[in-house]
Amino acid sequence: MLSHSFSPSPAIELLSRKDVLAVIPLVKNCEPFEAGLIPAGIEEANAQEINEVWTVTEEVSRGKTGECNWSKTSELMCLAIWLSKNDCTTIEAATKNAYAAMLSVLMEAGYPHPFRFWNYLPGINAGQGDEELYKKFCTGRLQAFEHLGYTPDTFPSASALGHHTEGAVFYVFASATKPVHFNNQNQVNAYEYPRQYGISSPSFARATALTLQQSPYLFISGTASIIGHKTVEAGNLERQLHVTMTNIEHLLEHANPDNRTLSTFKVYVRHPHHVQRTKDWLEQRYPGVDAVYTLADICRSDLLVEIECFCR
Ligand code: 3EB
Repeated sequence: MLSHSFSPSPAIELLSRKDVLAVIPLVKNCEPFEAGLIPAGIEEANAQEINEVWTVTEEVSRGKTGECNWSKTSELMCLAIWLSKNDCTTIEAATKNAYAAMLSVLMEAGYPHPFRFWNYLPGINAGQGDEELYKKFCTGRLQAFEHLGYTPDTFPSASALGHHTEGAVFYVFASATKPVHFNNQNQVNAYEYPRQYGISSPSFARATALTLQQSPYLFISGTASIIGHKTVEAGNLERQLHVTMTNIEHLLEHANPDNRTLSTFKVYVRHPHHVQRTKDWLEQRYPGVDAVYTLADICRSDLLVEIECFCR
């Protein structure tokens, strides 16, 4: 069993539990600590001390291989790698190297199927046109996947956001067994976005289904107000929320082989003054879904909000 929850207990205390796969403190710092603890630079929107916690029902072992911190069970490995402030000045090469390192550790450890990536970068919207940091990150990521022989049908679900601190972190969940990846028929596949969005398309699926110890799960990628390949409802928060949740509902209906239901939301809001309205909108419509609200930059500068989901 895999569960995702939000806890105010101290991160170190959470990490002392044997069934904890990963603790992600929603704090401003982004730096390696110890295996299983992933400070990612994504802040809780009201500066509350909240940790994301991923728990399993097996005993977890933790360690470090090369630059990668990991924690694992017999079926699942969580791997994290940080880039320094200096690495981020050459984000394309640094991303390629970091992804190549992660994918090879996963392969050697017997978890060859990455199914969910999180990518948190500084200044994600900095730079003009093809020089935008996010676009260079996309090139590095695609080069690593291609170099190691991953084809678009194996691209995992993902989120890619900008934080407001230095350094970057990538972390991934990977499995020993094969997951199933899905796209959204109302959106152009991310890996087929047209040239205007950058030299290299983003390498991710819209949702991924996976069964662990007989329990099926659905991971929904960071989802935003995009229809086809275009951002829609630029400048309007509530309408972006509506389009985003329509995309998520479409995945729940058409990319959900085991009929999973929404368990948690991780919500990324660009502007602090939009946090309360985002909360109100979602709590009114999805009162049963446990949610955490963070401040982050979305990878297209016209997107105001992005939502990812864990379903079980
Ligand atoms: C989008 O749909 C919005 O580059 O890994 C969402 C989820 C987005 C993941 C990624 C980007 C990524 O294109 C942005």
